[in-house]
Amino acid sequence: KLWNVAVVGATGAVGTQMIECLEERKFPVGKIKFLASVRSVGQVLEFNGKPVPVEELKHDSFEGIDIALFSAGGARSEEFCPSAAKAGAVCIDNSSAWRMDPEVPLVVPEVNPHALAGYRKKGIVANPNCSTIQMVVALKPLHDFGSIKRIVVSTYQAVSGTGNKAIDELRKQTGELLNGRPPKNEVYPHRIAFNCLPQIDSFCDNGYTKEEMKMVNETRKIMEAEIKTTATCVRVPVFYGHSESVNIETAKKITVAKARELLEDAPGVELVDNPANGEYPMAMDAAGEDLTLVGRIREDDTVANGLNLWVVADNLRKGAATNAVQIAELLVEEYLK
Ligand code: A2P
Ligand code: 11C
Repeated sequence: KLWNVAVVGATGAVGTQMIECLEERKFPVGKIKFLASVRSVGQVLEFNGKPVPVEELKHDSFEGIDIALFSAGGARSEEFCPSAAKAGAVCIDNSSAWRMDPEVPLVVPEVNPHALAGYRKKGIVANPNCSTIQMVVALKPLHDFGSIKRIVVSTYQAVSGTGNKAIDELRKQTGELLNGRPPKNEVYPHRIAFNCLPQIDSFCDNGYTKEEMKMVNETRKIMEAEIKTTATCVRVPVFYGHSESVNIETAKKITVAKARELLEDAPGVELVDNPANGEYPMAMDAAGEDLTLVGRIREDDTVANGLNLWVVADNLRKGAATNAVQIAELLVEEYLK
């Protein structure tokens, strides 16, 4: 059976990857529709070698669509997912708009595939934040074995997480600085080239950023456990691939050898942990890949049962597009049939 698919935000950084993932994974697509803002009308993209014109996103864009992949910002998701669902499409939404809604499942197929059943309530499935996805993929096998009580995570996030405009900003600022010209910043509050910004998204009243609170709250929802998470999220001058330093405390001890054994066979994970040979996960190796790379596994002997890990994934792929297409695959295999 073939499914009619709409990609909302088809011209964006994540939308472009969604289109590539549908092609690469040979998702059984019948009709495809590319939607974006009125600014992109006139652009013609390709799907499986055939031209597809970009159409303006409207409330009546979803007639006959089975699955709508949304990545056009939270405001668009909030406004248009209900119309898409009403027209009979299942929305897989990459924004933060619906993630914490108790009637919307928040799904990482390697971690909580059973939760997808909840899509029926609103016709919406939420794709988690990129930083959360890669962390829970790495932690789920450790949690199943040793029960994680607390997580301390610091992130090193690529500019592509902000979208195409931020990719341009890092590129331009790097050129300007190397050529002795004063760099301009429009997307970020400060210069990102040759700098690190300890702010991702806006600040909440508690002093944390929204990105940090997403990691706290989404982790609990996806892992279905009262895990205490504290996060510091930092934007770094990297184009593709988020890196994370993750410290965990578990109820049961997990030795380094056991952690390696658990991660070696874990779905969606590639163990890259051979420090003697200089082998560890790096953003440049994760870019363009779908697996979450895990390495630098060390016991944290400052607490009873502690482990340190370094976790890296392509934020546009496993952190966004690939996870969304995996959800679509699960949906058609298990539910829509
Ligand atoms: P457009 O290219 O027409 O602006 P990115 O994350 O790379 O910034 O991309 C954001 C995506 O969301 C783009 O595809 C963009 O389309 C789309 N988008 C932004 N604003 C709107 C809007 N008002 N209506 C529909 N799509 C939008
Ligand atoms: C970033 N994690 O890297 C963000 C992008 O909640 O989906 C995704 C924001 C979100 O900037």
